[in-house]
Amino acid sequence: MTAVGGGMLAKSALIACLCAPILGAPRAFIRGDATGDGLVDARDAAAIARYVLGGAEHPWRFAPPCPAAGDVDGDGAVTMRDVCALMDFLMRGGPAPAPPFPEPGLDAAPRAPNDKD
Ligand SMILES: [Ca+2]
Repeated sequence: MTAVGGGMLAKSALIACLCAPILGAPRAFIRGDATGDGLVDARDAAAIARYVLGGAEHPWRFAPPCPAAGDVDGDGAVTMRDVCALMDFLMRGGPAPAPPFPEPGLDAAPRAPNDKD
């Protein structure tokens, strides 16, 4: 992980945040990288907020490529607490997101994040 422009860039930007099982195999993701672009920054916090607050009818609703990446504290639910935890980490040096972070990896204790679909 390298600090870039206020965000964190994964060493391997080629690893996408696609944790949904594809062909039965779980994929690596970075906790907090809700947008799946290899960066963990304020855009991810905004995306998580749009996911939590947006109803299916809202055009600005965010559908994350990896809902587990939005579960910043790793408690199995994607809530506004995750937005606050990520902003606390980014802006005030608070606790880092739960593993897998900062490098991509698999969820050690996978749980189904709350699905709003
Ligand atoms: Ca959470």
